[in-house]
Amino acid sequence: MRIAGMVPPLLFAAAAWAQGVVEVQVRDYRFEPAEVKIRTGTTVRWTNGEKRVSHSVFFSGPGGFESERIFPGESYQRLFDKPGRYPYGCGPHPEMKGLVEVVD
Ligand SMILES: [Cu+2]
Repeated sequence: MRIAGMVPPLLFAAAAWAQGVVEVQVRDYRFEPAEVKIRTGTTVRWTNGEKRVSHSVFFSGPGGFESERIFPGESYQRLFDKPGRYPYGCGPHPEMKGLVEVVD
């Protein structure tokens, strides 16, 4: 969601409230949706919907890090407080790719 131009204060408050949490499902060795576009201050939560496979969320590059293993039924979440493009993968399964795009 992109808000441009003059925005009445009440609408702005509603938009800020709506930032909240964006859900990404992990199943069949894929991130769904693979790409999310969020506003600064939004949390992304990855939930493992597999029956038996564990995954991680792995950000490479400067300041990169890898989450703990996320086992079936578990989730991992991260708050994005700076605009930018954050490509990520899964540590044990390099073929899994995702992108978090953070905009002001
Ligand atoms: Cu994986």
